Amino acid sequence: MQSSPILYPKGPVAETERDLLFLATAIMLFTLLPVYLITFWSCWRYRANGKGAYRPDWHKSIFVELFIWAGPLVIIVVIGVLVVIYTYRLDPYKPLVSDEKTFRVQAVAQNWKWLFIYPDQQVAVVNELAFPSGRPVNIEITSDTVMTSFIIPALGGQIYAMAGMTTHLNLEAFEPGRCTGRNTQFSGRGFPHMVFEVQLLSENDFARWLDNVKKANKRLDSMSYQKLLRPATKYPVEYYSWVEPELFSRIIAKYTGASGALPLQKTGSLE
Ligand SMILES: [Cu+2]
Repeated sequence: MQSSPILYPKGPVAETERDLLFLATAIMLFTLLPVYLITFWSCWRYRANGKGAYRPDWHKSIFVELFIWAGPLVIIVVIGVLVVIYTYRLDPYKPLVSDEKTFRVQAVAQNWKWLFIYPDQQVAVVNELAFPSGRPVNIEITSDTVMTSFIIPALGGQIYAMAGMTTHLNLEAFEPGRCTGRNTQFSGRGFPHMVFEVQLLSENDFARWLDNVKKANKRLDSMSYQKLLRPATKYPVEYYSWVEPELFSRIIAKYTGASGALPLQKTGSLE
C-alpha cells in the first residue's frame, strides 16, 4: 500500500483524485476496448488465406469515419467536463469543509531539505511533517531556493514552491498512519533525497510528538536559520523547540523587498 499511495489514498482529497483516475480510465476503455478487439479481429480476418475480401481501391466509408471519430469525440467531451468539475472541487486553495479546527503548517523548501514551521505551536522541524489526523490541514508553501514542488501522494495534491511567494495546499488524513512526501521538481544534486516522512497522528500522539520537539532545546532564529540554509543532502530530522515569529514571511520578504527580510544569500551559495 505504501508503494502505490495514489491507489490506496489516506485522505479525502487523494481519494477523490483516485476516483477521477478510475472513472477516466473506465470511460477511455470505451475507445480502447473496441480498438483492441477490431485490431485482433481484422488481423485474423484479413490474414493471407483469410476470409476478408481484398479491395485495394476502397478508401472511404462514412460508417467507418463516423465510428472512428464520434466515439473519441464523445469521450473527450465527457472527460473534459469531468475534469473541469473536479478541478474546481479539488482546488488546493479551497479550505476543506469540516467541523474540526484547521491545523496550520508552513513549509519552506531549501537545498535539499524541507523546513516545517508550526506557527501555532511555535516549533519547527526539518524533514518530518506531523499533524493530527481527522482534521483539515492548511499548508502554506514557499521556497528559499529554486522552484521545487511539494507533494504527499497518499493525501493528494501537488503544488509548486517558489521563492518570494506562497502557495497553498489543503489536505486531510482519514486516520493515523505514516506516508511520504517529497519534492517532485528537479532542483539539483540533492533532489532525490528531498523526501520527508509524514506522521498522521491521533490528537494524543500529536501532543506527545510536540512534547518531544519541545525537549530539543534548539532555537530557530534568523542566525540559526542562516546556518540551516547551507546546502546539504540527506539532512537528518531535526527539532527546534522554538521558532522566531514571522520567520516564514521574513523568508518570503527576501525576494519581494518587503520590510523585515532575512539577509539574501550570495549568488552561488545555494549549491
Ligand atoms: Cu510563482
